[in-house]
Amino acid sequence: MNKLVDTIAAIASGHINQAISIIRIVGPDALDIIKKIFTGKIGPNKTIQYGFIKDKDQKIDEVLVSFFIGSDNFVGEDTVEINSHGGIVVTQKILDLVLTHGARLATKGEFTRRSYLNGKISLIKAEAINSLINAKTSKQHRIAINSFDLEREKKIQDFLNSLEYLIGLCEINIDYPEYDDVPILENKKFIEKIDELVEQLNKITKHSEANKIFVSQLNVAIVGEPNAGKSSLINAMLNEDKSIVTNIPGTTRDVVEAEIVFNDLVLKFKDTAGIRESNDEIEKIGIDKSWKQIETSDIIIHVIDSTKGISGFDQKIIEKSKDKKYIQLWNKSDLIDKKEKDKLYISSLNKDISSLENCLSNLFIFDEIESSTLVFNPRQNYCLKKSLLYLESVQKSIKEFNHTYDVLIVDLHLAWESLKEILGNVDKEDLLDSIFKNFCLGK
Ligand SMILES: Nc1nc2c(ncn2[C@@H]2O[C@H](COP(=O)(O)OP(=O)(O)OP(=O)(O)O)[C@@H](O)[C@H]2O)c(=O)[nH]1
Ligand SMILES: [Mg+2]
Repeated sequence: MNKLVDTIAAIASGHINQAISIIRIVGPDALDIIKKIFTGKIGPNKTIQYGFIKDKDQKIDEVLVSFFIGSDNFVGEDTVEINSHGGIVVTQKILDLVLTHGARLATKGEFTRRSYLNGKISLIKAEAINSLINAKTSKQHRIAINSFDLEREKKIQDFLNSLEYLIGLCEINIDYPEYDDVPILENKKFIEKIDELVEQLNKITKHSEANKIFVSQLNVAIVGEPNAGKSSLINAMLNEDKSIVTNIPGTTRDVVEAEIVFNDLVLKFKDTAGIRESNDEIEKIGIDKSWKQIETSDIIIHVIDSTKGISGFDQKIIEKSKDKKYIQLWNKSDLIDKKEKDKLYISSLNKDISSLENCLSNLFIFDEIESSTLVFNPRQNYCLKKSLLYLESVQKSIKEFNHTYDVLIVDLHLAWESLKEILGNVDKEDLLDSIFKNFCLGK
């Protein structure tokens, strides 16, 4: 075992009182450390042993210890897992004991990072594990668990192979122009391959983009004039008294946020300050924030007081929301007699908000594409899109400018590198840092 690598430990279960806690120790000293603090048998590989954790003569807990010795395990290094009783104090005492015997506290996601660096899992799988842990909807769970199979890695590898073939063709023509002296425009195979790659990448990136709404949370701004009933609406959605409601216009100042899982979508609702002309310093700051929310949110819910109708400020809100998914809600329907056919009415006061719920479920229906296509997460899709752009540039270079192989090869290399980044590049520490910082401690 490589002693240059240090031994790391962390609580893999939660920091709460629970039935069982798991303290995980990984690295070359894992077995030496457990020998010093565990009264039970050490190993063999893939066994669970019973005993006590002791600090010299003092009993700390009665535990079961799992042994994964050697490299045939998740991390690919000696791994020991102590299953202790789940009290916060006892769990912490065991971890402290492990640390005083020479282990270092693991950083977020460090076990999974080592697993990746040891070649045990792909970067795509590492990301999928994190998505699975953090899944808030069953769709997120399904996308994450589907990423455990190697289909995505295989697809990327196929793309890489095709690009390597094309790069090879370019190199032959650059090094030995007399060897295969055909102009690119007449090299049908080359052009066909590029067209095919562009088409496939287009399909995959569009599909992943459409599914982004299911894998990341959507920001939903609730905006409108003061007293329209925005805070009453967020409270009705949550069924809780979250945002202050009064009949004084200008009640809400700061943005009040609440997360709601709705029909496989994770929606972050933001109640905002009512938009109007104001001389009040604090209210003006709130109103600026409301406009910002319109700019940065994915969905705009525009609340209008049915007893008043559309004002000049409402017109401005409509104007500012024109490139967004936009829902106009006519609130206080309980106060009016006549309703117009094409308007969506709600009464936040009476918690009668079914028309909003129907509207939200229909909002993304057209974005769903055949489910057989693979879904890549936003980071991976960004790399796919980058690669697609380089390939489109190659396409253009051939068809419009009839560029030579030595020009094309530059973009082909860049397309290849962008794809390679999806599978991870061990040299890129900052890429790994940015991925694993989102992991839990102990994973
Ligand atoms: N009758 C009736 N009153 C409502 C309804 N929704 C809200 N109200 C009342 O309208 C007043 C303003 O409601 P809020 O929810 O505070 O309005 P807001 O849009 O958040 O107002 P600001 O925070 O000032 O921008 C309160 O007195 C609410 O009880 C409704 O559906 N029907
Ligand atoms: Mg309010």
